[in-house]
Amino acid sequence: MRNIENLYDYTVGQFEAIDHMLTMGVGVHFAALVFFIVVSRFVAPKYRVATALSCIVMLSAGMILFSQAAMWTDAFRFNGEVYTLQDLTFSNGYRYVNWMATIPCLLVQLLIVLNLKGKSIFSTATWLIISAWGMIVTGYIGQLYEVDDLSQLMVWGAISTAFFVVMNWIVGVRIFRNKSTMTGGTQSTITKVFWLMMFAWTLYPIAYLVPQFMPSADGVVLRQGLFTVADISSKVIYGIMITYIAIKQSAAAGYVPAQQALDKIGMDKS
Ligand code: RET
Repeated sequence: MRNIENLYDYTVGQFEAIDHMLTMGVGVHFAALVFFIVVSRFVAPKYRVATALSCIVMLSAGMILFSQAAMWTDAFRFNGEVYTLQDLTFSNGYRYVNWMATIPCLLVQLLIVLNLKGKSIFSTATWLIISAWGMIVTGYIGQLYEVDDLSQLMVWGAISTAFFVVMNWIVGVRIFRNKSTMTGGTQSTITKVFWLMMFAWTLYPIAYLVPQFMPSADGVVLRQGLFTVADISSKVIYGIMITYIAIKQSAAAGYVPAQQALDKIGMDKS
């Protein structure tokens, strides 16, 4: 019983709220997958990997959420009054493992639209991925203690946060340094992407801390809600903004399908 999700009984409302949020997450990520596949032809080849990475993230997140939803409904049974744990347990740990793959994709797609190339994209990506993996692995270890040792949860959480700060610092420096290379009027959009990241990514450590500040069935509902909002903002909305920037920069570089697409939706290409 690693996660506090397994400690409580849930009312029908609490149980269904979680089931529905996870299922909505599945639907949103798979719908967005179709969107990214369709619009990728408006993105110039030099930026297209950014959109392809969104496709990978959508598939990966959609599948993990599908399995979270199935695990949730398998772990509990309705006894006529409340939902109560059966012989299987629920775990959030799968999410952390999934981030090992999705976070590097999210970071690299950012570097692509920031026009980083060659050696500098490689070395920036390396440092970002090392700090992201450090953050995830230490956070994964910490969440194993959330039921029986909150002090371990806090210590590992603090170590993980140190990696998180380094990663955000590199992201911020890169965005604000490379902004001047960005074309097609996308400089203000990349600033919004930065703030979206700061907001959405911070929801994950808040979800991690729920066992500390709200160890109850309602806390579990809150945690799964935080995860849902964080997932949709940090992957789907973020991905749409990245692809929008990619299309605008493609048009500014003279890529005709991008210009036509922007004309159609009434956005000028400057
Ligand atoms: C942990 C542990 C506690 C401290 C911190 C954490 C940060 C997690 C983050 C996760 C981001 C996930 C994303 C997933 C996309 O697929 C590991 C919860 C700081 C920032 C963006």
